[in-house]
Amino acid sequence: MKSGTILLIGPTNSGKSTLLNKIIGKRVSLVSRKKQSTTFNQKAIKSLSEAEIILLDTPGIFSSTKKISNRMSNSAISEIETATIIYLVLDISKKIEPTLKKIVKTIYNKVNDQSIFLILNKIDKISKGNIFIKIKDYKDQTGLEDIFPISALDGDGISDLLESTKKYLPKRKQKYSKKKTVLLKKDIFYSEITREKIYDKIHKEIPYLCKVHTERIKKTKDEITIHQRIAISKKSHKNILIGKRGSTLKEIGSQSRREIAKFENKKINLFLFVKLKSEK
Ligand SMILES: Nc1nc2c(ncn2[C@@H]2O[C@H](COP(=O)(O)OP(=O)(O)OP(=O)(O)O)[C@@H](O)[C@H]2O)c(=O)[nH]1
Ligand SMILES: [Mg+2]
Repeated sequence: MKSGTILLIGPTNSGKSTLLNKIIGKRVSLVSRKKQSTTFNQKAIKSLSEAEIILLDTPGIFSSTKKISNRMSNSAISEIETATIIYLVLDISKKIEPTLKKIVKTIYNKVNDQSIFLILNKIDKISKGNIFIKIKDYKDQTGLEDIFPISALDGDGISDLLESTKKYLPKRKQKYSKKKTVLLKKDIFYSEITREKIYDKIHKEIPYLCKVHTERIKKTKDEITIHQRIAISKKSHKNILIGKRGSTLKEIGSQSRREIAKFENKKINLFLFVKLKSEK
């Protein structure tokens, strides 16, 4: 048996969470068109034949701040030591960032004997010829040898990536039960799903300003009842979130409920309450 932890890092919006979900085969991490959709380190487990990989998703490096050390979210960097392999995920359809060398260097300074895989994601967005050119460019720019062109969306290149990953994993006892896929507490996980639906539904900055709290989970044999509070800081946001006669909130609730039901394979009753932070 082999086992190891893979850390996913890279710029915001490069497709780290999409890749994690594709590997797991379930939506366990929040994905969004918007930047900075992942806000904390989400852990998930994939059982392969004779191997177990623990994947750790992290919030993206945001390119607007000045210092690299700030740009690499600290929590992501601090996890490097615990990883066996680091997946540095980049969007191949974008031009090579001048800061890339520095980013790679920062990672290099932190690694001991971990391997760095350069994952060039979103190959579905560019032509085959361009893929080869880009791979060469990235190789020259970073000096990295393990480069994987993939599409996290289509699943292209992922089996190759997993095969190579398996080779690098150390022989170790299995850490988790084969049934487990998420290592996150269920309340946070359910909150994340609702947060994702808010992101999909509401534009502007509001989704960044509200917080979803799962306050109660009641399980019976074939049903789960969940109560969630969405905390917001402005009264005007409350109206937008709730929508005309509650229509927006209703839609968010039913999408979230469906997503949780798909994951749990059970009937879900979901109750959402929108509260101003100042309200009790
Ligand atoms: N065309 C295409 N789009 C992709 C691919 N992978 C991800 N995307 C899209 O890119 C956007 C960002 O994906 P995420 O997985 O949320 O990116 P992330 O790196 O986790 O972003 P942060 O959590 O903000 O750091 C979403 O709209 C995805 O659907 C891909 O292989 N091809
Ligand atoms: Mg993400």
